Amino acid sequence: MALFIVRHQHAPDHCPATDPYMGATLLNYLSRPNVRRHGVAIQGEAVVKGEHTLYMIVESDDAERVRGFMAPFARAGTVDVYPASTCARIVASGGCAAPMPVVDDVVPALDPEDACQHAIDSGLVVHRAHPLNCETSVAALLGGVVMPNAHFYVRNHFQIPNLDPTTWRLRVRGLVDRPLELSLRELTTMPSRTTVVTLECAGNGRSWLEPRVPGEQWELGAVSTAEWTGVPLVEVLDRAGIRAGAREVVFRGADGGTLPGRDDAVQFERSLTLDDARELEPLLAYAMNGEALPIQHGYPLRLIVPSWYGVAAVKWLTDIEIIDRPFTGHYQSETYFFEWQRDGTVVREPVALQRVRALITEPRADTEIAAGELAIRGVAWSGAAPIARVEVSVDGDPWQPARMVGERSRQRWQWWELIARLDRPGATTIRARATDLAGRAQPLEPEWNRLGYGNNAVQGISVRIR
Ligand SMILES: Nc1nc2c(c(=O)[nH]1)N[C@H]1C(S)=C(S)[C@@H](COP(=O)(O)O)O[C@H]1N2
Ligand SMILES: [Mo]
Repeated sequence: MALFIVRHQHAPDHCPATDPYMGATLLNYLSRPNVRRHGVAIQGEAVVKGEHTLYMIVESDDAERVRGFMAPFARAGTVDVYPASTCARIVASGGCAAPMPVVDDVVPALDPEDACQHAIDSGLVVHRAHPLNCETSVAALLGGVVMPNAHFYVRNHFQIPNLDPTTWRLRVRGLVDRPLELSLRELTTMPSRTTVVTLECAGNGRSWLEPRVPGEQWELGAVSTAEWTGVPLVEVLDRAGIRAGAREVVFRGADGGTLPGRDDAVQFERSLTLDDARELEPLLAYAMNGEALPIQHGYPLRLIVPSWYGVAAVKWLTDIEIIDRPFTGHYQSETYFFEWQRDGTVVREPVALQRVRALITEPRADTEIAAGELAIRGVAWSGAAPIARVEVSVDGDPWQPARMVGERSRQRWQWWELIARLDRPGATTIRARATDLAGRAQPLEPEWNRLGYGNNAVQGISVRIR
Protein backbone atom coordinates (compact mmCIF):
# COMPACT_ATOMS: atom_id res chain seq x y z
CA MET A 1 0.00 0.00 0.00
CA ALA A 2 1.19 3.50 -0.82
CA LEU A 3 0.42 6.73 0.98
CA PHE A 4 -1.30 9.71 -0.67
CA ILE A 5 -2.46 13.16 0.34
CA VAL A 6 -5.64 14.20 -1.40
CA ARG A 7 -6.95 17.73 -1.70
CA HIS A 8 -10.42 18.66 -2.85
CA GLN A 9 -11.53 22.28 -3.34
CA HIS A 10 -14.82 23.72 -4.47
CA ALA A 11 -16.25 27.15 -5.06
CA PRO A 12 -18.01 28.71 -2.03
CA ASP A 13 -21.37 28.68 -3.83
CA HIS A 14 -20.97 24.91 -4.55
CA CYS A 15 -20.35 23.83 -0.95
CA PRO A 16 -22.16 20.44 -0.79
CA ALA A 17 -22.60 20.59 2.98
CA THR A 18 -24.99 23.54 2.73
CA ASP A 19 -27.60 21.08 1.45
CA PRO A 20 -28.50 18.59 4.26
CA TYR A 21 -29.25 15.83 1.74
CA MET A 22 -25.93 16.32 -0.12
CA GLY A 23 -24.07 16.54 3.18
CA ALA A 24 -25.47 13.21 4.34
CA THR A 25 -24.67 11.57 0.99
CA LEU A 26 -21.10 12.78 1.37
CA LEU A 27 -20.77 11.35 4.86
CA ASN A 28 -22.12 8.00 3.71
CA TYR A 29 -19.74 8.01 0.78
CA LEU A 30 -16.81 8.62 3.17
CA SER A 31 -17.93 5.83 5.54
CA ARG A 32 -15.09 3.36 6.07
CA PRO A 33 -16.92 0.33 4.56
CA ASN A 34 -17.75 2.28 1.40
CA VAL A 35 -14.21 3.61 1.11
CA ARG A 36 -12.81 0.08 1.47
CA ARG A 37 -14.95 -1.08 -1.46
CA HIS A 38 -12.98 1.38 -3.60
CA GLY A 39 -9.65 -0.16 -2.51
CA VAL A 40 -8.78 2.85 -0.38
CA ALA A 41 -8.21 3.33 3.36
CA ILE A 42 -8.64 6.77 4.93
CA GLN A 43 -6.14 7.54 7.69
CA GLY A 44 -7.54 10.96 8.41
CA GLU A 45 -9.59 13.72 6.90
CA ALA A 46 -10.17 17.36 7.75
CA VAL A 47 -11.60 20.48 6.18
CA VAL A 48 -9.76 23.79 6.39
CA LYS A 49 -12.35 26.02 8.09
CA GLY A 50 -13.84 28.67 5.83
CA GLU A 51 -11.61 27.63 2.92
CA HIS A 52 -13.83 25.02 1.17
CA THR A 53 -10.80 22.78 1.10
CA LEU A 54 -10.72 19.14 2.20
CA TYR A 55 -7.51 17.22 2.90
CA MET A 56 -7.30 13.47 3.29
CA ILE A 57 -4.46 11.10 4.07
CA VAL A 58 -5.25 7.82 2.35
CA GLU A 59 -3.60 4.52 1.59
CA SER A 60 -4.13 2.66 -1.65
CA ASP A 61 -2.27 0.50 -4.16
CA ASP A 62 -2.02 3.28 -6.71
CA ALA A 63 -3.05 6.85 -7.48
CA GLU A 64 -5.60 5.75 -10.11
CA ARG A 65 -7.72 3.99 -7.51
CA VAL A 66 -7.61 7.12 -5.36
CA ARG A 67 -8.71 9.24 -8.33
CA GLY A 68 -11.55 6.81 -9.08
CA PHE A 69 -12.71 7.04 -5.49
CA MET A 70 -12.56 10.86 -5.60
CA ALA A 71 -14.66 11.10 -8.83
CA PRO A 72 -17.77 12.52 -7.07
CA PHE A 73 -15.58 15.24 -5.51
CA ALA A 74 -14.03 16.02 -8.91
CA ARG A 75 -17.53 16.76 -10.20
CA ALA A 76 -18.06 19.29 -7.39
CA GLY A 77 -14.70 21.03 -7.79
CA THR A 78 -11.04 20.05 -8.14
CA VAL A 79 -9.12 17.01 -6.86
CA ASP A 80 -5.35 16.74 -6.45
CA VAL A 81 -3.66 13.47 -5.49
CA TYR A 82 -0.07 13.68 -4.17
CA PRO A 83 2.18 10.69 -3.49
CA ALA A 84 3.26 11.00 0.17
CA SER A 85 5.63 9.47 2.74
CA THR A 86 5.64 9.07 6.49
CA CYS A 87 8.14 11.25 8.36
CA ALA A 88 9.99 8.07 9.38
CA ARG A 89 10.50 7.22 5.70
CA ILE A 90 11.76 10.69 4.81
CA VAL A 91 14.21 10.81 7.69
CA ALA A 92 15.37 7.21 7.11
CA SER A 93 16.11 7.99 3.48
CA GLY A 94 17.86 11.26 4.34
CA GLY A 95 15.60 13.93 2.86
CA CYS A 96 12.35 14.66 1.06
CA ALA A 97 13.89 14.11 -2.37
CA ALA A 98 16.23 11.25 -1.46
CA PRO A 99 15.50 7.68 -2.58
CA MET A 100 14.96 5.06 0.10
CA PRO A 101 18.26 3.38 1.06
CA VAL A 102 18.82 0.02 -0.58
CA VAL A 103 18.67 -2.38 2.30
CA ASP A 104 18.74 -5.90 0.98
CA ASP A 105 21.86 -6.07 -1.16
CA VAL A 106 23.68 -7.96 1.60
CA VAL A 107 20.87 -10.00 3.15
CA PRO A 108 17.10 -9.48 3.28
CA ALA A 109 16.55 -6.62 5.70
CA LEU A 110 13.76 -4.88 7.57
CA ASP A 111 12.20 -1.90 5.82
CA PRO A 112 13.94 1.10 7.47
CA GLU A 113 10.65 2.99 7.63
CA ASP A 114 8.88 0.18 9.49
CA ALA A 115 11.80 -0.38 11.86
CA CYS A 116 11.99 3.33 12.66
CA GLN A 117 8.24 3.78 13.06
CA HIS A 118 8.14 0.81 15.44
CA ALA A 119 10.89 2.36 17.57
CA ILE A 120 9.12 5.71 17.73
CA ASP A 121 5.80 4.09 18.60
CA SER A 122 7.56 2.15 21.40
CA GLY A 123 8.74 5.40 22.98
CA LEU A 124 12.42 4.99 22.13
CA VAL A 125 14.40 8.16 21.47
CA VAL A 126 15.65 7.91 17.89
CA HIS A 127 19.17 9.22 17.24
CA ARG A 128 19.44 7.99 13.67
CA ALA A 129 16.63 6.57 11.57
CA HIS A 130 18.90 4.53 9.29
CA PRO A 131 20.84 2.60 10.33
CA LEU A 132 18.43 2.59 13.25
CA ASN A 133 19.92 3.81 16.52
CA CYS A 134 17.79 4.69 19.49
CA GLU A 135 18.10 4.97 23.21
CA THR A 136 15.71 4.10 25.97
CA SER A 137 14.14 6.90 27.97
CA VAL A 138 14.69 7.12 31.71
CA ALA A 139 10.93 6.82 32.23
CA ALA A 140 11.05 3.32 30.74
CA LEU A 141 13.60 2.34 33.37
CA LEU A 142 11.20 2.73 36.27
CA GLY A 143 10.25 -0.53 37.92
CA GLY A 144 11.58 -4.01 37.45
CA VAL A 145 15.02 -5.47 36.94
CA VAL A 146 14.60 -6.06 33.19
CA MET A 147 13.33 -3.69 30.51
CA PRO A 148 10.45 -4.74 28.26
CA ASN A 149 11.87 -5.70 24.85
CA ALA A 150 10.17 -2.80 23.08
CA HIS A 151 12.00 -0.31 25.36
CA PHE A 152 15.47 -1.84 25.00
CA TYR A 153 17.96 0.48 23.30
CA VAL A 154 18.97 -0.36 19.71
CA ARG A 155 22.46 0.10 18.28
CA ASN A 156 23.05 -0.79 14.62
CA HIS A 157 25.90 -0.13 12.23
CA PHE A 158 24.05 -1.33 9.13
CA GLN A 159 20.60 -2.34 7.96
CA ILE A 160 18.68 -4.83 10.12
CA PRO A 161 18.91 -8.36 8.66
CA ASN A 162 15.60 -10.20 8.47
CA LEU A 163 16.82 -13.80 8.52
CA ASP A 164 14.78 -16.86 7.64
CA PRO A 165 15.00 -19.25 10.63
CA THR A 166 14.33 -22.29 8.46
CA THR A 167 17.43 -21.82 6.30
CA TRP A 168 19.60 -19.97 8.85
CA ARG A 169 22.54 -21.96 10.26
CA LEU A 170 25.26 -21.24 12.79
CA ARG A 171 28.52 -22.39 11.21
CA VAL A 172 31.47 -23.24 13.47
CA ARG A 173 34.77 -23.70 11.72
CA GLY A 174 38.49 -22.92 11.76
CA LEU A 175 40.76 -24.67 14.25
CA VAL A 176 38.21 -27.25 15.34
CA ASP A 177 38.08 -31.05 15.19
CA ARG A 178 34.47 -31.13 14.01
CA PRO A 179 33.13 -28.19 11.96
CA LEU A 180 29.45 -27.67 12.79
CA GLU A 181 26.35 -26.35 11.08
CA LEU A 182 23.66 -25.92 13.70
CA SER A 183 20.04 -25.09 12.98
CA LEU A 184 17.99 -23.03 15.40
CA ARG A 185 16.10 -26.19 16.30
CA GLU A 186 19.31 -28.04 17.18
CA LEU A 187 20.51 -25.13 19.27
CA THR A 188 17.29 -25.02 21.25
CA THR A 189 17.67 -28.70 22.14
CA MET A 190 21.18 -28.19 23.56
CA PRO A 191 21.74 -27.45 27.30
CA SER A 192 20.54 -23.93 27.95
CA ARG A 193 21.03 -21.22 30.54
CA THR A 194 18.94 -18.19 31.44
CA THR A 195 20.65 -15.16 32.90
CA VAL A 196 19.96 -11.47 33.45
CA VAL A 197 22.59 -9.29 31.77
CA THR A 198 22.93 -5.52 31.31
CA LEU A 199 24.08 -4.32 27.88
CA GLU A 200 25.58 -0.87 27.60
CA CYS A 201 26.90 0.78 24.46
CA ALA A 202 30.47 2.03 24.89
CA GLY A 203 29.29 5.37 23.48
CA ASN A 204 26.67 5.84 26.23
CA GLY A 205 27.10 9.36 27.64
CA ARG A 206 29.13 10.55 24.64
CA SER A 207 26.99 13.67 24.15
CA TRP A 208 28.51 15.20 27.32
CA LEU A 209 32.07 15.13 26.01
CA GLU A 210 33.70 18.48 25.34
CA PRO A 211 34.97 19.07 22.72
CA ARG A 212 32.29 17.12 20.93
CA VAL A 213 33.24 13.73 19.53
CA PRO A 214 31.74 12.39 16.28
CA GLY A 215 29.50 9.33 16.52
CA GLU A 216 26.03 8.71 17.90
CA GLN A 217 25.31 11.46 20.42
CA TRP A 218 23.98 9.18 23.17
CA GLU A 219 22.69 10.68 26.36
CA LEU A 220 22.41 8.09 29.12
CA GLY A 221 19.88 5.66 27.65
CA ALA A 222 22.16 3.44 25.57
CA VAL A 223 21.91 0.84 28.31
CA SER A 224 19.25 -1.76 29.11
CA THR A 225 18.87 -5.04 30.94
CA ALA A 226 17.15 -8.24 29.81
CA GLU A 227 16.87 -11.88 30.76
CA TRP A 228 18.60 -13.86 28.03
CA THR A 229 18.18 -17.55 27.31
CA GLY A 230 20.48 -19.55 25.11
CA VAL A 231 23.27 -22.07 24.81
CA PRO A 232 26.47 -21.36 26.76
CA LEU A 233 29.19 -20.69 24.18
CA VAL A 234 31.43 -23.37 25.76
CA GLU A 235 28.86 -26.04 24.91
CA VAL A 236 29.26 -25.28 21.22
CA LEU A 237 33.04 -24.87 21.44
CA ASP A 238 33.35 -28.19 23.26
CA ARG A 239 31.12 -29.93 20.73
CA ALA A 240 33.32 -28.63 17.91
CA GLY A 241 36.54 -29.47 19.77
CA ILE A 242 39.13 -26.69 19.90
CA ARG A 243 42.45 -27.67 18.30
CA ALA A 244 45.94 -26.88 19.58
CA GLY A 245 47.23 -23.45 18.60
CA ALA A 246 43.79 -21.80 18.77
CA ARG A 247 43.82 -18.29 20.23
CA GLU A 248 40.69 -16.37 19.41
CA VAL A 249 37.05 -16.92 18.59
CA VAL A 250 35.65 -14.68 15.85
CA PHE A 251 31.91 -13.98 15.72
CA ARG A 252 30.35 -12.78 12.47
CA GLY A 253 26.97 -11.10 12.08
CA ALA A 254 24.88 -11.24 8.90
CA ASP A 255 24.95 -7.44 8.57
CA GLY A 256 27.50 -5.48 6.64
CA GLY A 257 28.07 -2.82 4.04
CA THR A 258 30.51 -0.22 2.86
CA LEU A 259 32.04 2.45 5.09
CA PRO A 260 33.09 5.98 4.18
CA GLY A 261 36.66 6.07 2.90
CA ARG A 262 36.85 2.33 2.21
CA ASP A 263 36.26 0.40 -0.98
CA ASP A 264 35.72 -3.08 0.35
CA ALA A 265 32.56 -4.09 2.19
CA VAL A 266 32.85 -5.06 5.84
CA GLN A 267 30.77 -7.39 7.98
CA PHE A 268 30.04 -6.78 11.62
CA GLU A 269 32.63 -9.05 13.28
CA ARG A 270 34.19 -9.20 16.72
CA SER A 271 36.46 -11.60 18.55
CA LEU A 272 37.15 -12.82 22.06
CA THR A 273 40.29 -14.57 23.24
CA LEU A 274 39.67 -18.19 24.19
CA ASP A 275 40.39 -17.29 27.82
CA ASP A 276 37.73 -14.54 27.79
CA ALA A 277 35.38 -16.87 25.93
CA ARG A 278 35.55 -19.24 28.90
CA GLU A 279 35.89 -16.82 31.80
CA LEU A 280 33.08 -14.41 30.86
CA GLU A 281 30.55 -17.22 30.30
CA PRO A 282 29.13 -15.83 27.04
CA LEU A 283 25.76 -17.05 25.87
CA LEU A 284 24.44 -17.78 22.38
CA ALA A 285 21.04 -16.27 23.06
CA TYR A 286 17.85 -17.07 21.17
CA ALA A 287 15.39 -15.60 23.66
CA MET A 288 15.05 -12.22 25.34
CA ASN A 289 12.75 -11.79 28.34
CA GLY A 290 11.07 -15.08 27.51
CA GLU A 291 10.29 -14.23 23.89
CA ALA A 292 12.13 -15.08 20.68
CA LEU A 293 14.81 -12.42 20.08
CA PRO A 294 13.19 -9.44 18.36
CA ILE A 295 14.58 -8.94 14.84
CA GLN A 296 16.32 -5.67 15.74
CA HIS A 297 18.09 -7.38 18.66
CA GLY A 298 19.64 -10.13 16.55
CA TYR A 299 17.05 -12.75 15.59
CA PRO A 300 17.51 -15.68 15.43
CA LEU A 301 20.74 -15.80 17.48
CA ARG A 302 23.08 -13.32 19.12
CA LEU A 303 26.07 -13.44 21.38
CA ILE A 304 25.77 -12.04 24.89
CA VAL A 305 29.05 -11.24 26.63
CA PRO A 306 28.25 -10.39 30.26
CA SER A 307 30.19 -7.48 31.81
CA TRP A 308 31.54 -6.19 28.48
CA TYR A 309 30.37 -3.22 26.53
CA GLY A 310 27.62 -4.10 24.05
CA VAL A 311 29.85 -4.09 20.95
CA ALA A 312 30.99 -7.61 21.86
CA ALA A 313 27.42 -8.90 21.73
CA VAL A 314 27.27 -9.73 18.01
CA LYS A 315 23.69 -9.86 16.68
CA TRP A 316 22.36 -11.96 13.75
CA LEU A 317 25.19 -14.40 14.39
CA THR A 318 25.96 -16.69 11.44
CA ASP A 319 29.60 -17.76 11.86
CA ILE A 320 32.01 -18.65 14.62
CA GLU A 321 35.61 -19.13 13.52
CA ILE A 322 38.48 -20.28 15.70
CA ILE A 323 41.76 -18.65 14.66
CA ASP A 324 45.42 -18.83 15.75
CA ARG A 325 46.18 -15.08 15.83
CA PRO A 326 44.71 -11.82 17.10
CA PHE A 327 41.71 -10.78 15.00
CA THR A 328 42.08 -7.42 13.24
CA GLY A 329 38.63 -6.78 11.75
CA HIS A 330 37.30 -3.23 11.45
CA TYR A 331 35.18 -3.28 14.62
CA GLN A 332 38.01 -4.92 16.55
CA SER A 333 41.04 -2.86 15.66
CA GLU A 334 39.97 0.26 13.76
CA THR A 335 37.32 1.44 16.17
CA TYR A 336 36.08 0.59 19.68
CA PHE A 337 39.29 1.44 21.50
CA PHE A 338 40.07 4.13 24.04
CA GLU A 339 42.67 6.53 22.81
CA TRP A 340 44.19 8.77 25.43
CA GLN A 341 46.98 11.31 25.26
CA ARG A 342 49.27 10.53 28.21
CA ASP A 343 52.55 12.39 28.73
CA GLY A 344 52.73 13.30 25.08
CA THR A 345 52.22 9.77 23.81
CA VAL A 346 49.12 8.09 22.42
CA VAL A 347 47.88 5.23 24.58
CA ARG A 348 45.35 2.76 23.18
CA GLU A 349 43.25 0.29 25.10
CA PRO A 350 40.47 -1.91 23.66
CA VAL A 351 36.91 -1.27 24.78
CA ALA A 352 36.07 -4.23 27.00
CA LEU A 353 34.58 -4.16 30.53
CA GLN A 354 31.69 -1.80 31.25
CA ARG A 355 32.91 1.00 33.49
CA VAL A 356 31.24 1.63 36.83
CA ARG A 357 28.21 3.89 36.62
CA ALA A 358 25.06 4.94 38.49
CA LEU A 359 21.95 6.38 36.84
CA ILE A 360 19.27 8.37 38.64
CA THR A 361 15.79 7.27 37.52
CA GLU A 362 13.79 9.09 40.20
CA PRO A 363 13.08 11.96 40.58
CA ARG A 364 12.91 12.87 36.92
CA ALA A 365 15.26 15.64 35.79
CA ASP A 366 13.79 19.12 35.41
CA THR A 367 10.66 18.45 37.46
CA GLU A 368 9.18 20.38 40.39
CA ILE A 369 9.01 18.62 43.73
CA ALA A 370 7.43 19.55 47.06
CA ALA A 371 9.94 20.14 49.89
CA GLY A 372 10.27 17.33 52.42
CA GLU A 373 11.20 13.66 52.18
CA LEU A 374 12.00 12.41 48.74
CA ALA A 375 12.89 8.98 47.37
CA ILE A 376 15.94 9.11 45.15
CA ARG A 377 16.33 5.90 43.15
CA GLY A 378 18.32 4.47 40.32
CA VAL A 379 20.43 1.66 38.98
CA ALA A 380 24.18 1.05 39.10
CA TRP A 381 26.48 -1.45 37.42
CA SER A 382 30.12 -2.24 36.70
CA GLY A 383 31.61 -4.92 34.47
CA ALA A 384 34.71 -5.30 36.65
CA ALA A 385 32.97 -6.23 39.90
CA PRO A 386 29.61 -5.98 41.66
CA ILE A 387 28.64 -2.57 43.02
CA ALA A 388 29.98 -1.88 46.50
CA ARG A 389 28.08 1.33 47.15
CA VAL A 390 26.22 4.23 45.63
CA GLU A 391 26.44 7.63 47.29
CA VAL A 392 24.16 10.56 46.71
CA SER A 393 24.90 14.23 47.14
CA VAL A 394 22.27 16.96 47.15
CA ASP A 395 23.52 20.42 46.18
CA GLY A 396 27.12 19.62 47.03
CA ASP A 397 26.29 18.38 50.55
CA PRO A 398 28.35 15.44 51.85
CA TRP A 399 27.84 12.12 50.01
CA GLN A 400 25.27 9.90 51.73
CA PRO A 401 25.23 6.14 51.18
CA ALA A 402 22.16 4.76 49.38
CA ARG A 403 20.56 1.44 50.28
CA MET A 404 21.41 -1.28 47.77
CA VAL A 405 18.41 -3.32 46.63
CA GLY A 406 18.57 -6.97 45.50
CA GLU A 407 21.42 -9.29 44.64
CA ARG A 408 24.95 -8.18 43.83
CA SER A 409 26.22 -9.17 40.37
CA ARG A 410 28.78 -7.88 37.92
CA GLN A 411 26.57 -8.99 35.04
CA ARG A 412 23.62 -6.72 35.62
CA TRP A 413 22.59 -3.47 37.15
CA GLN A 414 21.40 -3.22 40.71
CA TRP A 415 18.75 -0.90 42.06
CA TRP A 416 19.55 1.52 44.87
CA GLU A 417 17.53 4.07 46.80
CA LEU A 418 17.88 6.79 49.36
CA ILE A 419 15.19 8.63 51.24
CA ALA A 420 16.51 12.16 51.61
CA ARG A 421 15.14 15.41 53.03
CA LEU A 422 15.13 18.25 50.54
CA ASP A 423 14.11 21.40 52.38
CA ARG A 424 15.83 24.28 50.58
CA PRO A 425 13.44 25.72 48.00
CA GLY A 426 14.76 26.51 44.52
CA ALA A 427 16.98 24.87 41.98
CA THR A 428 18.65 21.74 43.36
CA THR A 429 21.20 19.34 41.89
CA ILE A 430 21.17 15.66 42.81
CA ARG A 431 24.21 13.57 42.01
CA ALA A 432 24.85 9.83 42.40
CA ARG A 433 28.24 8.13 42.37
CA ALA A 434 28.86 4.38 42.25
CA THR A 435 31.92 2.47 43.45
CA ASP A 436 32.46 -1.21 42.68
CA LEU A 437 34.01 -3.97 44.80
CA ALA A 438 37.22 -3.65 42.77
CA GLY A 439 37.50 -0.11 44.16
CA ARG A 440 36.67 1.68 40.91
CA ALA A 441 34.61 4.84 41.40
CA GLN A 442 33.01 7.16 38.86
CA PRO A 443 35.03 10.25 38.01
CA LEU A 444 33.39 13.61 38.70
CA GLU A 445 34.33 14.90 35.24
CA PRO A 446 34.26 13.04 31.88
CA GLU A 447 37.56 11.52 30.73
CA TRP A 448 37.68 12.72 27.14
CA ASN A 449 39.05 10.28 24.57
CA ARG A 450 39.23 10.62 20.81
CA LEU A 451 36.44 8.20 19.89
CA GLY A 452 34.26 9.12 22.85
CA TYR A 453 33.89 5.82 24.70
CA GLY A 454 33.21 4.95 28.31
CA ASN A 455 32.14 8.36 29.61
CA ASN A 456 31.04 7.24 33.06
CA ALA A 457 31.25 10.63 34.77
CA VAL A 458 28.90 11.22 37.70
CA GLN A 459 25.44 12.22 36.50
CA GLY A 460 23.78 15.25 38.02
CA ILE A 461 20.12 16.07 37.61
CA SER A 462 18.42 19.37 38.34
CA VAL A 463 15.05 19.60 40.05
CA ARG A 464 13.15 22.50 41.56
CA ILE A 465 12.03 22.29 45.20
CA ARG A 466 8.97 24.28 46.17
N1 LIG B 1 25.72 -7.80 14.00
C1 LIG B 1 25.78 -6.73 14.79
N2 LIG B 1 25.91 -6.90 16.10
C2 LIG B 1 25.99 -5.85 16.94
C3 LIG B 1 25.98 -4.52 16.44
C4 LIG B 1 25.82 -4.35 15.03
O1 LIG B 1 25.75 -3.22 14.51
N3 LIG B 1 25.73 -5.47 14.25
N4 LIG B 1 26.11 -3.46 17.31
C5 LIG B 1 26.78 -3.77 18.58
C6 LIG B 1 26.74 -2.69 19.54
S1 LIG B 1 27.86 -1.43 19.34
C7 LIG B 1 25.91 -2.73 20.65
S2 LIG B 1 26.00 -1.54 21.82
C8 LIG B 1 24.94 -3.82 20.82
C9 LIG B 1 23.53 -3.28 20.94
O2 LIG B 1 22.60 -4.31 21.10
P1 LIG B 1 21.05 -3.97 20.99
O3 LIG B 1 20.80 -3.27 19.71
O4 LIG B 1 20.35 -5.28 21.11
O5 LIG B 1 20.74 -3.08 22.17
O6 LIG B 1 24.93 -4.73 19.74
C10 LIG B 1 26.23 -5.03 19.21
N5 LIG B 1 26.11 -6.09 18.26
MO1 LIG C 1 27.73 -0.06 21.19
